[in-house]
Amino acid sequence: PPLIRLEDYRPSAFLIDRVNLDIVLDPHATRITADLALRPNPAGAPDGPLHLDGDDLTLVGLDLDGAPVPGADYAVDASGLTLHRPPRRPFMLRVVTEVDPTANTKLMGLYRTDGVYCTQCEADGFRRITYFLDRPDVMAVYTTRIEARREEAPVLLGNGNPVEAGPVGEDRHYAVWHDPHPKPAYLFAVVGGRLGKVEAPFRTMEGRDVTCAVYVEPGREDRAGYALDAVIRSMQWDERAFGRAYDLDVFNVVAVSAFNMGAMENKGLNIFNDKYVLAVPETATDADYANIEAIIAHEYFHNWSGNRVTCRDWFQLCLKEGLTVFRDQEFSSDMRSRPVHRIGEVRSLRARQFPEDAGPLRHPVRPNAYAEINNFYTATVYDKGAEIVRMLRTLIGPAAFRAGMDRYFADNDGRAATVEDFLAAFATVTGRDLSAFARWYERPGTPRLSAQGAYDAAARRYTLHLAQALPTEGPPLVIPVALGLVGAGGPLDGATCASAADGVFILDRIEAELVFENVTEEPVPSLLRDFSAPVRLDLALSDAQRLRLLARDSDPFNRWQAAQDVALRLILAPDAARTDAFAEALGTFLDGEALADPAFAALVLALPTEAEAADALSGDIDPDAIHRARHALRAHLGRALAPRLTRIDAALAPAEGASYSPDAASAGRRALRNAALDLMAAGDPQAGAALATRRLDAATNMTDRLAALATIAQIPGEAREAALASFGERYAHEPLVLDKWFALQATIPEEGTLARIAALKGHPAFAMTNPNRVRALIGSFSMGNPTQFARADGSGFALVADTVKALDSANPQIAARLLTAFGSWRRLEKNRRQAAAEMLNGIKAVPGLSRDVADILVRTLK
Ligand code: B3K
Ligand code: ZN
Repeated sequence: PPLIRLEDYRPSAFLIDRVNLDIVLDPHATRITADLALRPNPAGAPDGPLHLDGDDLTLVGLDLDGAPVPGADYAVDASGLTLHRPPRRPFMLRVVTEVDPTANTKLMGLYRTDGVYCTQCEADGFRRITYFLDRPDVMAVYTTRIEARREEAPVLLGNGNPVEAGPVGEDRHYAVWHDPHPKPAYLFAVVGGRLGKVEAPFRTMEGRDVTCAVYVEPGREDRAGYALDAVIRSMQWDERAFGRAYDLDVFNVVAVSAFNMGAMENKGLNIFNDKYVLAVPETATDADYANIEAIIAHEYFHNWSGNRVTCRDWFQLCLKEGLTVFRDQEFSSDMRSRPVHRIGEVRSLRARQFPEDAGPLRHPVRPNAYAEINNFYTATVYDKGAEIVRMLRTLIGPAAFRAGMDRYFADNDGRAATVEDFLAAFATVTGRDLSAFARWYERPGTPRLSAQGAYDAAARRYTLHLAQALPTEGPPLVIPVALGLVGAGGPLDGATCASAADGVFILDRIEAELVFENVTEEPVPSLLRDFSAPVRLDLALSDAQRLRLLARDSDPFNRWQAAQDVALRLILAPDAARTDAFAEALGTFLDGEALADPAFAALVLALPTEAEAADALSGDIDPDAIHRARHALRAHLGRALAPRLTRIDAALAPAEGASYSPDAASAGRRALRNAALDLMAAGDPQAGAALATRRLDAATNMTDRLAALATIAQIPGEAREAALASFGERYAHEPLVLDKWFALQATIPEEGTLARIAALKGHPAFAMTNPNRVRALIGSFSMGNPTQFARADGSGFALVADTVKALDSANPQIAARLLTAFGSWRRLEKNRRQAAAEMLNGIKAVPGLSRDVADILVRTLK
C-alpha cells in the first residue's frame, strides 16, 4: 500500500467553516443532506480541482450555490468526489448521500448495533457519511438535524447542545443539535435508538450547569451508575489538576455493544464499548471498574487535549493520545494508590509497548509515514507517548509543567496543533531549549541504560557510571534518571551528589559519571525510581542486593522491580537454593507489610509474565521452556510460602454478609487474597483446586468468582470442566461475562485448548460480528497463550491466521489488530518461526486484502 508522509503535509486548499447536516435515519437507506460552507484557504493553494473524500457512499444529489452541478463538472470514484473547477470564492455545496447502516460491518461511519444507530468517525469514518475534506485541520461548526421513526429511535443524540425537537407527521420525530465549537470531522457523532439513561447535574467552576448522562440498553440503567460517577469525578479533577472546565450544557455517554475499540471522544457525545460502561458487582471485576473509571476519564479529558486543541494531521496523534493517557493515569493515581497504579502502567508498557518497539512494527512516537492510520493507534503512540509527557514533567518540575500546559491550551485553543506547538509552550514558560528532548518523538526503539558503580570505602565515595545506547543511530536522548543509594538499614540520606541534588540526574550525553560523597557504607543503587524513563536498565546486582532494595528502598516502584528482577532471573536460569532465599525474602516482606498494603503485596507476588521472560531472553524463544520454568518457580514459591499464604487468605476473608465496594482499598484486599490462592494452588494443585472450588461457591462478586475460576482453569480434571460448564450456564445471557469465560478458556496452556476454542466458536453467544467476542476468544488466545499460539506444529498460528482471513473483508480494523500478534515471530526458535512464516505467507496469498491487513503483513514480514 502507498505511504503518506509527514514531509508531504500541505494545508488544505479549501476550508469548510460550517456544516449543516440533515440525517434521516433508516435501517437500509439513511439519507444525509450536507450543506457545506466552503472557501479557498488563504494559507493553501486553491488553484486545482477540489477533492472531497468519500468511501462507500451513494451520491444522490450535488448542488453548488443552489444549482445542480452538471455531470461534466465532477467525477466520483472509490476515493471520493472531485469538482473539476471549484469557485475561487466562498460557496455553498449541498451533497446528498445515502448509506446502508445495517450492512456496515466495518463499524466505521454510521452503523447499527443491537438496533441502535451510532457512528465512529476517527480516524477517517466521516467520509463514509458524506463527501468531505476529511482531515483534522479542517474545522467546522456543525448543526445536525436527525430524524427517525419514533418507535425505532426514541432517543436522538448529536454533538453539542440540544436546540429543538418535535414530531414529524404521525410516527416520526426529529431533534436538532448545535455544537458551537469548531471541530474536525473525526469528532462528529450521532446516535439514535431505544436507550435508557441515568443522569446527574454538574456545575463547572465557571458556573455553567451541565447535565451529564449515560445511555445504555433499556433495563441496564442500574449498571451505568459507576460510569456516571466517574464522569463527575473526571470533571472535578480536570478543573483542579489542569484548570480545564467543561464547555457545553450537556455531556452524554452512550454504551454500544459492537465497537472497534474502547471508546471515542466525540464532542459532547462520547460513544463507548459497553464493556467500559456497564458494571455491577455480579458481572464486573475490580479490573473492570478501574478500566471504566480510566476510560471515562480519558475520553472526557480529550475534551481539552484533543477536541479544543486538536491535531493538525494524523502524524501528530500522540499529541492528543499520549497527553491524554498521561492525564488519565494521573487521574487514576489520584483516585487510587499512586505507586500501585504506576506499577500497573509500567507492566502494561512492558507487555505491549516494549515488544512492539523491539519488533517489525516498531515506529517513532510520531511516525513519519503510514499506509493506514488506523494501524497507528498503538501502544507506542499512546503509552510511550504518555511516558514522554511524564519525563517532560520530571525534567522541568511540576509547577513549570502546569504553567506550560496552561500556555499550550491558551495558545492553541480552537487550533489544530503539532508536537512542536506543544513543546514550544514549555520552552516559552521555562526559557529552556527542548530540542534535544524532542528526539524522544523521533527515535524508535527502547533505549538501554547501563549502570556500574564502585565504592571507595576510605574516601566514603561512590561513583556511578551511566551510559545510554539506542538501537538506531543518532544523537543521545535526554533521560531523566531518578535515583538514590540504599544501605543495609535503608536509604543513605546523608549521601550527596552534586549533579542529582533533587534525586534526579538528567542523562543528556552518551555517558556520564556521578559522584556521591559522604557514603558511609557500600550502597546498592536504586535507579530509575518510579520508572522515570521508558528504558531498559542493565545493572548487574546480586540477588542479595536486589532483595535489599525490596526490603529497604524508599521507592515502592523499585521495591517491586527488585522482586521482579530476582524472579525473572530465576525463570531464565532456575536455581533451587536461590529460589529458597527469594521465598524467604518474600516471606519476610509478606509478614511485615502484606496486610498494610495488600494491593502492593499482590503485585510483588505476581511474577513476570511469560512474555516478559521471552522478551528478556537473548537467544531464540521456546515458549514451552519458559512456561515450564515459570510454572516451576511458582510451584516452588507456593510450597515455600504456603503457611503465610494460608494466613493471608484467612486474614483477608470478607466479613459475613459484607457488601462489595469497588474502591481501591477493597480491591487491593481481594487482589492479594486471590493472588495467595493462585500461588497456593501452584504449590499444591489438589488442595488448591479444592480451596478454589469452595471459594467459587462462596463468591459474592465477579472479582472473586472469576479469580477462583481462573485458578481452577489451570488445573486439569473433572472439577475444572464442571466449574467451567456451570459458570457458562449461569451467565449464558451476559455477553460481557461470557467474554471473560471465553478468554479464560482460550488462555489455558494445554494442547486441548485449540479444540476448546473451535467448540466455543459455535457457542450461541459467540459472533464474529462483535469485536468484543472476537477479542475475548481469539485475541486472548494469540496474546495471552504463548505456548499454544506458537505451537511448533503451526496449529495455533493457523487458528489466528484463519480468523484474520475470515474477518478481513467484514472488519479490516479488527483483522489487522489480531494480526499484530505475529509481531515477535522472528524471535521464536526455528520450527515455530517457520510455521509462523508459512501462515503469514498464506495470508499474503489471499487476493484483495484490505489496506489495514496488507500494511501490518508487509511490515511484519519485512
Ligand atoms: N480516539 C479514539 C481512538 C480512535 C481509534 C481509531 N481507529 C479513542 C481514544 O483514544 O480515546
Ligand atoms: Zn484517546
